[in-house]
Amino acid sequence: MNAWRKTLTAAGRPQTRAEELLVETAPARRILHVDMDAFFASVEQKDDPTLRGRPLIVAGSEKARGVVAAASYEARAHGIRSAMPTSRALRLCPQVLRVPPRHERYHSISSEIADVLRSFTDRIEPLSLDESYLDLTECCLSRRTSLQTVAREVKQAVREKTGLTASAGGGPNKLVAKIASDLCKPDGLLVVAPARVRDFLHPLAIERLWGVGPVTARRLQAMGIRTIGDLATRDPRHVEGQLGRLGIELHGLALGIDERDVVTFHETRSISAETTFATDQGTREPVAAMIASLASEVAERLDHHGFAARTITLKIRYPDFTTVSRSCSFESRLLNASELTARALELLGRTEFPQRAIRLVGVGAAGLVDAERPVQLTLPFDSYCDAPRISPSPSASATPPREPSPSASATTPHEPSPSATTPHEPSPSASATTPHEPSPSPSATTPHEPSPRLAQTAQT
Ligand code: TTP
Ligand code: MG
Ligand code: MG
Repeated sequence: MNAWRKTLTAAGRPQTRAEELLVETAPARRILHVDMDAFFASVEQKDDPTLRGRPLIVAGSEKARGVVAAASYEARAHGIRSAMPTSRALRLCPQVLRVPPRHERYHSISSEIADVLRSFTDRIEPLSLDESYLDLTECCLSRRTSLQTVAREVKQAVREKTGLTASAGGGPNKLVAKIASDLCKPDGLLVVAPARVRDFLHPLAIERLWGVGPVTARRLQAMGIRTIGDLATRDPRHVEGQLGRLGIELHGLALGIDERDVVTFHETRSISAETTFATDQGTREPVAAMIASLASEVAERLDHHGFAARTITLKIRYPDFTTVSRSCSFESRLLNASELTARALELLGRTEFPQRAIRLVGVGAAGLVDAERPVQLTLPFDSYCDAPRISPSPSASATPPREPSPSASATTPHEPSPSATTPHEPSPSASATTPHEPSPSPSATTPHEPSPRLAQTAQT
C-alpha cells in the first residue's frame, strides 16, 4: 500500500488512465480466501468410509421439515443444494444418504483448520466454520515466495492435518480472493495476479459481486447490467443516481478496487455506546448532537484502553424497531472524537433518516488495535505468482458463473460465523435486521453476501 493508492482509493476510484496505472502498479496485497469443500458432508465421509463417493446430505429429517445443511459433490450432481428442504432433496435423488449434523465435530475440525492457518500468518479473518481470509502479504514478502506457492502449501497443510480438501482463491483483495475460491471448487487453487483482475472479474455475472443480492441484481439487470464488466463501463454518476451510495461502492468493486482489510479475530472487539431518544427524532440537529456525544464517549474509552479503531459503526433503530447498522473501515487510525463524529455522520447519510425517524442511535468502534502498534510496512519485493506469471486458468475462468444459491439468503440456517458470535456489539459488518434487501451491507452471519463497504482511506 502506498500514498498513491491511499489518495486514489480515498477518492473512490481512479479518475484518469494515469491514476488507474498508479493503482495497478502499487505494491499489491496478497489475500487468500480458503473455504472447505462440502464441509459438513466431507467430515462425515472422512469419518465413515462407507459414505465416501456416495450422494450424501447432512440434514434434518424430512419428517421434522429439515433442510439440507451440506450436500456432498455426488449429491450436487443431482441438483441438491444447501438450504433445500430435505424432502425435495429426497425427491431429486431417492438414494441419497442422510446424516444428521454433528456440530461439535465440525467445530473441533474447524479449530484444527484454524491452527493450520495460524502457522502461516496471524492475519486471519474467520468468516464461518469453514472459511477464512488470510492476509499473506508479509508471509510472501518475508519468504520471497509467491502467493500461489504459499496457497498451495496452505491447502496441503490443511489436507495433511484434517484429511479434507479446501479450495483457495488468491488475489490483491478480498473480493477477488473470494470469487476465485468459489470458481475453482472443489479442491481448486486459483490465484489472480493484480494485472489480471479486470479480465477475471468482467465476464462474471453481476450476482457474483459482493453485496449484490437478488433485489439489487434485479435493479441492475433492469438497467441492462448483467456482468461485472457491464457495471464497470457505466458512468458511476448514472449508477449512483439509480442506486445511491451503494451504486458507487459497487462500481468501485466492479473496477476491482476493494481496500477492505482482513480483520483478525481479536480485532473484532468493539467499544460502543448507544441511547434511546425519549421521543422519536425526525430532524437532523438532535440526532447529530447525540452522535457527537456518543462518539466522544467512545473515543474516551478507546483512549483509556490505549486502543485505536479501524472500523466505525453507526447503529440506528427506527420507530418500528427495525435496526440497521452501517460501517466503514479505515486502515489509518481513528484517534479522536471529531474524526469518529464526522465518519458517523457520513454513515447517517446511508440510512433512511430523515425519511424515517429514529428511535435509537449508537456509535461503535471495532477492529481495535494497540494505538502504539507500528503500521505494517510494504517491502520492495513484489512477486505475486509463480514465474511465469499465472493467470486464472482458462477452465476456471470459463466456468459459467454460479447463480447465487438460495443459501445466500439471511434466513438460511447457516452456522453463525465466529465473528458474529463474539459478545461485543455492534458487529463491524453492517447488518440489517429488516428482512428486506437491499441492505448495502448484509449481516455478519451471511458470508455469502458480504458487505461491499470499502475502506475510505488507506494506511499511511
Ligand atoms: P459452505 O462453505 O457454504 O458450503 P460447503 O462447504 O458445504 O460447500 P462448498 O464446497 O460449496 O464450500 O458452508 C460450510 C458449511 O456450513 C456447510 O458444509 C454446512 C453449513 N451450512 C449450513 O448449515 N447451511 C447453509 O445454508 C449453508 C450454505 C452452509
Ligand atoms: Mg465450504
Ligand atoms: Mg464456506
